[in-house]
Amino acid sequence: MTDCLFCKIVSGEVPAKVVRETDRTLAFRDINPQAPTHVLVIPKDHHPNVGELAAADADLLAAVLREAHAVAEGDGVADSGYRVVFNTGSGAGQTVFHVHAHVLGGRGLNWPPG
Ligand code: IU
Repeated sequence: MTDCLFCKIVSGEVPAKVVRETDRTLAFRDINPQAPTHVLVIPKDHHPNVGELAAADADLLAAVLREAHAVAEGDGVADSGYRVVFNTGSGAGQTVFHVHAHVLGGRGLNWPPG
């Protein structure tokens, strides 16, 4: 999508601190980190939210989740615990409508989230 920020990160038009890349996914550090580890994992294909991605391409959603775990392992937070969050819809705080998994770790994480 021409007007999508995360599509522009995939194409290299907008820079990002890339952590991991596969043929179908990209993981990069969030520009406004909320935890010592705060990485976004996205599919390279444009899908607006996780519900749409699950319906359209369940294998790609599984790949995003595998990469989320690989990011946590790479940052050394997999054993202490990490959180994967898909904000879905503006009422839940989604601001970029290209599906992304937030991978958060490296500090205590409260429950329920705010
Ligand atoms: P949200 O779930 O849609 O609210 O998450 C969008 C995230 O994208 C948010 O945490 C931003 O800090 C992050 N982000 C980014 O990493 N790089 C950018 O250029 C922009 C937003 I704009």
